[in-house]
Amino acid sequence: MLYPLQTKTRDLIDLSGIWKFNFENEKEEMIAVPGSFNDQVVGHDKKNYVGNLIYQKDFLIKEEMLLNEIFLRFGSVTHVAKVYINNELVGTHKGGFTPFEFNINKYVKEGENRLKVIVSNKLDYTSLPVGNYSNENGQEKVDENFDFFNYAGIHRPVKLWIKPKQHIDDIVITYEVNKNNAKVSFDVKTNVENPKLKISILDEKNTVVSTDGVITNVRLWEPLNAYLYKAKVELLSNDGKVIDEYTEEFGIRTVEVRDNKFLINGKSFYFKGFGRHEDSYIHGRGLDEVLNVSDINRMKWLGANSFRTSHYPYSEEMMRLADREGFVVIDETTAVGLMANFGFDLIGTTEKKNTWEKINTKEAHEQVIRELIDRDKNYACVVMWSIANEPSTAEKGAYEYFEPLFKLARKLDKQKRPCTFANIMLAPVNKCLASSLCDVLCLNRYYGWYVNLGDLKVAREKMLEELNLWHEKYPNKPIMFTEYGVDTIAGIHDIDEMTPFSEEFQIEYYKMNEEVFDSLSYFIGEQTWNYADFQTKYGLFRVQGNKKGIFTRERNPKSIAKHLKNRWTMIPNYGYKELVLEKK
Ligand code: GCB
Repeated sequence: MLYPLQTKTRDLIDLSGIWKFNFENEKEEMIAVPGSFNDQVVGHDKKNYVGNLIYQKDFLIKEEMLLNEIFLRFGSVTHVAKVYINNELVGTHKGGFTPFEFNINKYVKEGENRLKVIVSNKLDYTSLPVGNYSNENGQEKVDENFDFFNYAGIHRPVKLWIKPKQHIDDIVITYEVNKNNAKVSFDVKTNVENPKLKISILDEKNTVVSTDGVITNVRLWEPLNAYLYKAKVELLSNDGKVIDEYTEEFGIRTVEVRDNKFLINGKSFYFKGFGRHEDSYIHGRGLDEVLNVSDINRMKWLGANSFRTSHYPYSEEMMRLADREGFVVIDETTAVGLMANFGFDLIGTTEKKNTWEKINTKEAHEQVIRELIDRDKNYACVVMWSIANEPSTAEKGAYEYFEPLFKLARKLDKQKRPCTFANIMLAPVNKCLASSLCDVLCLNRYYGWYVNLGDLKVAREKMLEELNLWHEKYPNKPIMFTEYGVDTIAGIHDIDEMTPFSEEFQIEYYKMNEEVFDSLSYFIGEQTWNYADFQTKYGLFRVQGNKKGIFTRERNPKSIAKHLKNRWTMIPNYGYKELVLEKK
């Protein structure tokens, strides 16, 4: 799916701003779009409302717009959108984190038109993420089956995208790199039979470097040193006039998993970075480009080179920033909460839960894999797909559930990126039934926090023991941590550095983890949990949310930030393991 841009042949109208808003059968108020509704309204009941949210906005259609194809495009609506124009149903979309668009020519007239979006924030055992839904005497509730607040609303921009009648629908980019040269292939989809196309590749100075897909002396996209070419695609009429034009930026890099290594451009890459959330004060999960830019800059300041889009596809705007800045991204679907009766503490047994009989998320899961790959397939920054976060893979049925989903992802991605999922502590090597499907073993581990709290010595031994067991079973699969961390309340200090929640303990915990990471040749990356503190549902383990951030929710650094900065600025993107093990 193409990102909405204005081009010589296309216009774009942004409907962001103040919209009319009401809860079903309640009075109208104002709401800003994009943004979560929850922290724009005031009061517990409103913030936690479950049901239909009604958004309305008037927009203008000019006569000349009707000569073209008018698309109404949503960056995302969380979680279900029913879209009406002038009271007629235009379409429905399920899944709160991927874009969708409808052709609306049939529904609009010249002059004023009324757009209405009925948004549902309901989650249940058929949706992703998974929620525990109840309805007692008309009182609807969703208890999140995951550890972040169920922010909802129109989270990303709404745009009118005016395209020519005959137009380009999509561009799929693949390439082969051979020494200094690359051969790029374009699969261009249009709504025209036998389209006449002209494709040129431009460099960053806008000089045409190729018209046949061959780039000599190719400049590769490198971590934190991105280079983006432009594919200018023109759809021509029989007499050679340009009917439609779209320019897609793209980087060229190779990705391969071989002998315990994650190779980018043939060199062994070390991931340093974060699991993050799209989360901030007031905006909730709504697109905030100021926040995105400042987060990218803070991550760079720390020496990070990567993040995972935990636990849902991030905004297209963030993906484009990452692509431009050279951030390496593990791109995750919305599949979180795939564990019956999830609790905060990761404690408890996985036996007798029957997750794979109880949940019915297959359809939603296939859809999000399709939509995510369709949206992000051309980004060089995306180096791996994460099919799920912490599914209950120790339970019978997990392999059967995941095998077809991995197959689907591998079939859809023409760039053949590696695939993985983030494994939960409750599914260690002798219990996890789905890890064989992964190209890289991504583990979320909390030794010294959820287990062995306050005894980092034992924690270290247990962690090392577990890692070595994974390596024994899968000697060729590289291993990384996609989560590790401890809740830390900024400003709490203690001379006893083993005191949980103190800034001192956070540092000790990280040091212990790092010593283990640095001793293992097959260990290829560390992504902390979390980049910043974030909002969750209420819980005895949560003090106004999850406090495992390296930064506070306001984006101020905790003491650990200095420590990480010192470490990460010394770790090169490539060849770290060779370097650190040689030193020993
Ligand atoms: C996890 C989850 C993440 C939680 C985190 C925690 O394993 O993947 O969503 O927020 O643990 O802090 O407990």
